[in-house]
Amino acid sequence: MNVKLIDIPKILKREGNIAVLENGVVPFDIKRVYYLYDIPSTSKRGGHAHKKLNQILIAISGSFDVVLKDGKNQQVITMNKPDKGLLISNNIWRELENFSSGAVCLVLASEVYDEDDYIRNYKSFIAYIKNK
Ligand code: T46
Repeated sequence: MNVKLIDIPKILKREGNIAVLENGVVPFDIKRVYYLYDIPSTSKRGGHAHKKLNQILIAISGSFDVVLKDGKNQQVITMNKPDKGLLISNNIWRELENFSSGAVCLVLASEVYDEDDYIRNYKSFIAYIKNK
């Protein structure tokens, strides 16, 4: 499946750590940054795929599960470390669930927001990738 866990380079110090994302680590030009926060533990986010957009998700704080589907395979990745980024390429269905208290999901995106890039219906997603 076209997803990858990325180790975010970090500087560890007794006084606290720094994780740095810069060119070379992020495999696309970042056009947008957003974050999900104050998420009720019962919330399910995502439930869509993107035609063009590539993204990196980071659990800056707390944890959550990401369910990923490419039409053939499914996997669940638990994000719970601020020095790990989950690269999700286009044409992958994602669902985010099991948010811990205080979880924050930071997202680096390859495109600005465009609702036309979303496939928000699973059957339409399957039809879309079959026709690719
Ligand atoms: C994704 C997951 C991880 C905007 O107007 N601009 C934005 O940049 C975004 C991200 C959203 N919106 C609007 C669109 C909807 O009316 O905010 C509303 C909620 O968005 P959505 O239901 O898509 O939120 P999530 O958390 O289900 O999905 C978001 C991203 O949209 C998506 O690309 O992968 O976070």
